[in-house]
Amino acid sequence: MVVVKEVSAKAIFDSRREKTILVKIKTNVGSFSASAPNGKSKGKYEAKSYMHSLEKDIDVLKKSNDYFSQDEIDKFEDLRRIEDIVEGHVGANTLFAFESAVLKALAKEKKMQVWQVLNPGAKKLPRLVGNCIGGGKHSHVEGKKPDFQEFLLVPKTKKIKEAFEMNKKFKKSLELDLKEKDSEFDGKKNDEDAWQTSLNEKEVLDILKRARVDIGIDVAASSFYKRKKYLYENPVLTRTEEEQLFYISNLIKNYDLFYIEDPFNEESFDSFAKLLKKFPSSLIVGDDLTVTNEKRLNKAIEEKSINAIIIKPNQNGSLLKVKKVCELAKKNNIKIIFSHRSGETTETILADLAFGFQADFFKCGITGKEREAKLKRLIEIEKKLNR
Ligand code: 2PG
Ligand code: MG
Repeated sequence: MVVVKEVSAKAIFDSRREKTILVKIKTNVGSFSASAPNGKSKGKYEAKSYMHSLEKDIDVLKKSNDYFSQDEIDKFEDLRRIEDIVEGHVGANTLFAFESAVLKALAKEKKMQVWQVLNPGAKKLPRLVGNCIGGGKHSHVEGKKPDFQEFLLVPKTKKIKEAFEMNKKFKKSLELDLKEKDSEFDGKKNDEDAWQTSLNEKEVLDILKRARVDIGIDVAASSFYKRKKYLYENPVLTRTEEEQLFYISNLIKNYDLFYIEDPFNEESFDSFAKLLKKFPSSLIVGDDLTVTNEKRLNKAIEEKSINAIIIKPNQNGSLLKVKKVCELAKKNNIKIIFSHRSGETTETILADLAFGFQADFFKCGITGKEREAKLKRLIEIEKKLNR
């Protein structure tokens, strides 16, 4: 049994040096803390990170202190008690960090790993999805850059350590390609520690062709969708919804793309469905489309828009609801991809959540201490399983 005796929170910096929340709890089994990440290319339908502001959320937690100690928490489902007190009063980042800290306390009390608290029978490891080159909102390049946000490596192996090494090695080798092909390449990295470039998406995909892993893209199309058109800058041109469908279809065919995230605007359930119908054996992934939200996922299921969904716990906030979204996805044969955010901390609970909820994929960058911390945690889980 865990009793939360005191809650406090403070602002810390994420990998982008932006403020995010760290929640600390004192319990009968010790002190625990957890932090939340921050997105930059956020979906319009994501839950708010903070109710009014980070500072006000901290205040709400402080003022609710007396209530938490009246409850005993013994299992994952008991997170409901916490939600009953703070729901509607704090934002998704605050709730996620708070619940994560409580899960850590529960694991300690039960002498278990955090993932075991969620699902002691978890066995299957996810495949890694690693961002190697970035454009769009995540890139700091001033001039030309890819309009797509992420170019992803998806090793075919489920052996995490092996996949991690493959991704690191390939990403490193890209430096030479970029030096050769991109006269403006300066060796700098973007928000997710992926390479930045002035090349466009086709030129990047031409380089990635030689990879012996599956290739993916996160188009993050909502970020360049304006007045019912997709506004490309490299090269400058606009595409209608239909032209976007044609363009993405050609890219999938010509580059044998395995994974395509948010290829259309976040309202375009219908275009997603058309694409999925044409390419049922690729992964057509919803992120801004579905925002880890049960209602949005239900709509995507009804319209047959996707066969894979990004799960970002802080798009929602409630881990109970995150679990429901995962269950709904599983029931409908939709693959589950647990994902980091572009602004990250060294918090590692994402790995436990992904394994506990039996994710099919784990999208978490390749390098940088915030990404590596999570990947190393997953490797640790893998090691302990094999014992
Ligand atoms: C995405 C994410 C993470 P952000 O679009 O998939 O890569 O970006 O965290 O900025 O929303
Ligand atoms: Mg995305």
